[in-house]
Amino acid sequence: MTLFEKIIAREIPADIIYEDDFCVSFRDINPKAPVHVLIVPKKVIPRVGDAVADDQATLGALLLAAGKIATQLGVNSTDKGFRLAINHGKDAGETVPHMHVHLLAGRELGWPPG
Ligand code: D5M
Repeated sequence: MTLFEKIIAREIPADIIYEDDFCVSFRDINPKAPVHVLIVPKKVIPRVGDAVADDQATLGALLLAAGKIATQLGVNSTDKGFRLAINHGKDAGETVPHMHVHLLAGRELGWPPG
């Protein structure tokens, strides 16, 4: 079981803020912005680059959930705003091989990312 499967199964505690049929969202344990949550599919896809056609609904659901979560957290506006990021592999800084979307907000985010 991946770390995030254990969180989804409530075997490891996390600050869960959203759940639907496809995903669970919780606050990142090591936040890089005032708002930093992870959006994690219930179906384990190790990395986004491993996704296949059957994963289309899951992948779409993650972005729809991101919008809802951003609204819930008060950052779904153009004056505030938020960033979504997915890390695939070593150069991108991936540490948990259970694909997830980072949602970051609450401060001005530099571009390009480091
Ligand atoms: O992101 C993996 C992220 O997962 C990283 O930002 C820390 C976070 N993390 C690790 N363990 C936990 C727990 N237990 N709760 C909440 N968040 C956690 P990556 O893109 O793979 O680098």
